[in-house]
Amino acid sequence: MIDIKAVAEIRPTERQLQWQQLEFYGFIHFGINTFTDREWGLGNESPSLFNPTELDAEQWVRAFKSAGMRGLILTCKHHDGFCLWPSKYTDYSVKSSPWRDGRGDLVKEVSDACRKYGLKFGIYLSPWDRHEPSYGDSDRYNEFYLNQLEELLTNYGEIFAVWLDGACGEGPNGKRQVYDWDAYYDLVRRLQPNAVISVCGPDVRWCGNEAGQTRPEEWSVVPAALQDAERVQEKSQKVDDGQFGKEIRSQDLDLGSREAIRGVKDLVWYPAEVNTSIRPGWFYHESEDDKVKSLGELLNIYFNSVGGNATFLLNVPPDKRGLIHENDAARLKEMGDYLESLFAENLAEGASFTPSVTAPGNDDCNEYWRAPDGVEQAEIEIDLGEEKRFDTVVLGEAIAIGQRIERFTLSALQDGEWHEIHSGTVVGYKNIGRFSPVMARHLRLSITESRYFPTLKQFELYLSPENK
Ligand code: FUL
Repeated sequence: MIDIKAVAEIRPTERQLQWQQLEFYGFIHFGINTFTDREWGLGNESPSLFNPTELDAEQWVRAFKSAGMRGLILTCKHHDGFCLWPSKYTDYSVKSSPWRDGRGDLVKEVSDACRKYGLKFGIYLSPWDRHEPSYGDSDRYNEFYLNQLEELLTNYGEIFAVWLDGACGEGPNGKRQVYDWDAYYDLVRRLQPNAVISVCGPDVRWCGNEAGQTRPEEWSVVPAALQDAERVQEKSQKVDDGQFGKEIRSQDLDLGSREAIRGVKDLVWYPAEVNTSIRPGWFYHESEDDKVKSLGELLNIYFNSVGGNATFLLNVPPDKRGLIHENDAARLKEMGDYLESLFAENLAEGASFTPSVTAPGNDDCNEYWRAPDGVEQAEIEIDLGEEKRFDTVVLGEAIAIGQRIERFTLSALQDGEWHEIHSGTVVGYKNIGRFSPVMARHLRLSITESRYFPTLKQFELYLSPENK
């Protein structure tokens, strides 16, 4: 038996809500690997290799902004241990490099640029560190890691996300470090209470692959055990064979349907983030200059992630000059232009909405519409006032009070008959439906299955640039 009312009552924290609304933000993988053409550095590379000649963090941020991104996460330290800021706790950093004569601080330059252009700034700090001598001496390394985390959380203004990577390639004969995850979380909560802790953390769930694949139904309410999934070292990524990230674990395909959560006692709000790179690798490789994902591929991931109740974290690695390569910058702009044109005019603006049922006290539907307690099915008739042509619908639930819709259909009245134009299962924060252009004035949204009662906060219609 499932107590569906209790499941529907599980809600996001304020920080999770804020994060979800960012929708689309970027990842920067940049460091020693950029100069050695590797994906995983060994930790013994000379800091003198780090020497971008034209580095311009503002150019990165402008490129991200042109795509419509609202935040940026920087690899302040990747697995090789090289720090992009002059950490007091190690010399293995920019201060030992020729860049800016050893006086540079890339974390500062990037966080300043983000603030200047209105993007949120987040940090990636790899727990696995192949350079640091204390790594493997658990208490000592945990203290070292906490010190570094504290530097990043105090010296660079507001941080929206702390991205904790679970990868660890130490073999059975290698160093065995026991990470003190709880101490890491406590420090983040104390110093940056609004930041979400992602992947190996309690707030944001890794979608389970790095290929940009999304689930047909993405639930934000899932078994609490998933919060520990990426922290278990046996399951972590151990080799950079380029395969791990591409696997989609089929047993993980359904995490939150009634079927999947039956019998699970402990459920939590743990929403998904879809992360992938604009190129095959996470770091820059000249050989991949012509392998930048196409506009179609990127839009597909965007519609399935942002439009599939997840967020989209897209990695774009700067090159050896310290610039986003022309090919990537052009693609980002192309993507931003497309999205801007698509979402320029909401054709359902000013439409009248008539629901079959409404909860007492919710008649003005000010913030959102909701059905009465225990009423799991409802229909909403929509009158656009005149015939309009559209091919995209954006639906959104009032997720602040839970994720509830389980199945819905959107139909349009054409030549006196109702035709189904889009259907789906979960809606959650956002569901973007794309279909062949439809000309209609009257629409009907039928919510056929939901958890205790459905809500609706957003209903928008658009026409794609190619059909205008
Ligand atoms: C993985 C890492 O091993 C990759 O290098 C990259 O940082 C990716 C985002 O996460 O676990």
